[in-house]
Amino acid sequence: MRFDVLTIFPALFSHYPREGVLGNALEKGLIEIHAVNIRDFTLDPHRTTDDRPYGGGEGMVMKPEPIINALESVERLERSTVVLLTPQGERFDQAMARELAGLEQIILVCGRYEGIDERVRALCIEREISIGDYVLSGGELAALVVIDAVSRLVPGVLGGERSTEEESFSDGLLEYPHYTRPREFRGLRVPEVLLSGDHARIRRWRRAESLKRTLKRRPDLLEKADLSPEDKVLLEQLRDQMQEST
Ligand code: 6GU
Repeated sequence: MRFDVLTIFPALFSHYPREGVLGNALEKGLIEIHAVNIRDFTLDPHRTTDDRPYGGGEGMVMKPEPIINALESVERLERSTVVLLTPQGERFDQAMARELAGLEQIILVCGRYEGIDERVRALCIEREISIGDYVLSGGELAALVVIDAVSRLVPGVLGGERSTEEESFSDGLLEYPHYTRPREFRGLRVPEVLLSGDHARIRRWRRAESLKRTLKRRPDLLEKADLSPEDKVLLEQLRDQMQEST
């Protein structure tokens, strides 16, 4: 998977991805991240990337020429897409990450200031993505979020034993609680079932905890979740219990 990031702050893409899971993926050559400095594609001596909005108003607008020139400098692979990171985009989620992970190349355009000239959208942008309903100062953090979430779905990135199958959102539910040693910490014990060695019982307990957590914290997720008939029975019981306790 190759990421090409168009930004006026290319340095932001050199540190975060070098650590941890992404760092390993880069070292193994499973992903590549190329940051392209939009300022290198300006045409004036002041290297101007923004200008005042036609029609007046607050803030500055990113000029179209440097962005388009930067885009045209990027080598396009066969299965690629051009994404604009903007709070006006489609909301990013795990399903979108999975879809993007099927591509060979994602070109991420990071907007700054009040926005970018609308003609960039019209000419080049294939898809617009937002990472949530809040405003960031620029698309760079959002681009890192997309790079991270997509990269860990690229085959080989997580290695054999760590799978994305059991993670939150892969089946539409939140994850069950995790414990490691010691067995007792500051008076809090690891649930007995996890020490039982009874794998069927452990699996059932974890599923129930996932359902419980999702019901309490993100009931909206249950509508789209991948639920078995046993899950549905369990969920009804949990709902009844919650009713009783209120
Ligand atoms: Cl993609 N960009 C900006 N500037 N703010 C955001 C965002 C993107 N997603 C959420 N907030």
